[in-house]
Formats: sequence, structure tokens, C-alpha cells
Amino acid sequence: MFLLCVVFLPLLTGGCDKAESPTVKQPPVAIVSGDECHVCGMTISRFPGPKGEAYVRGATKPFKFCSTRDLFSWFLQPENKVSATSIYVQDMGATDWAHPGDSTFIDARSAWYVANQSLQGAMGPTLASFASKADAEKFIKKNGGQLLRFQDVTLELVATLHEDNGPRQHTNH
Ligand code: ZN
Ligand code: CU1
Repeated sequence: MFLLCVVFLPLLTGGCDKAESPTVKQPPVAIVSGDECHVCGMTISRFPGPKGEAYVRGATKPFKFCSTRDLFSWFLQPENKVSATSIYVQDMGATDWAHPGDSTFIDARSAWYVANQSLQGAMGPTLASFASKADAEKFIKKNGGQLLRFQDVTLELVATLHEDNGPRQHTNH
């Protein structure tokens, strides 16, 4: 029955409640060796910095992204904004920047972000992502950058991400 749903869904446009229902489970999944970025095609697991995952409506597997930068450059396309459902980023307050763990995915829409900070992601400059505002602020003290919410991130910002050049506070406390 489920298989029929998936196969005929494009033809039935709204006629298959099961596949479209919010009860379709779309949890974050582990990044495994060999996973490739949906945007740039790079093998994801060998690189530092937060990763992303995104489901589209009715999907049982997420797209995976090498970096928050590539996740946003996908999500911010108008057609993807419409089709995207669950989106995840990794909590850099709960994992190591150089080797982000798999159990640290959080809802991307409620996360805090730091743009134009000094640490490199898989594609160079990237957005650091955090579950807690306090962790994001602590990160800024060390690595610079600007604190943002999900809805503050625009294509223009993603296209002009750069390393922080402002004053650092390494010498204080
Ligand atoms: Zn990528
Ligand atoms: Cu890449």
C-alpha cells in the first residue's frame, strides 16, 4: 500500500493522504562514509564544521549537505523553500568542530547561527550553528562573527560569507 502511495503520488496530487501526512517520520540520520553533498557532490564525512540535512515533502530519506553554507544555498532557492520540510544542522555547542558527531543534529529553524566567524567549514567560510544562544555567544568571543536567527540568513549573506576580520578577544579571560 505504501509503495503504491509513493509510486502514484505525483499523479494523484493530494489524493494520497498517507504519504503527505505529517506522521511521515523525517528524523535526522547519521552521516556515513561515502555520503555526498547534495549541492557540491563532495564526500561529507572527512571535513570539519557543521553538516546539514533536509527532507522534502513525503521523503523518507534526507538530502545531506557538507556544510551549513551548502544547506542554506539549497534551502534559500524559492522552489526548495516550498518543498522543504524537516531541516537539521549540527549543534556546535555539543560537538567538536574538527570532527562533528552524528548525534548532535538539531532543528535548523530554531537554531542560532554565527556568520563571518574565523573557523572553516567543508567549503571554506560557513555558518556556525548552535542549539543555545549562550553557546553561540561564547563562540563569538573566541572566533568572532555575527549572531543570527534562521530567518536572518539570506542568499546574499551566504554568497558573501568571509572570515571575521574584527577584533578578537583571545587575550581576555
Ligand atoms: Zn557541499
Ligand atoms: Cu563542497
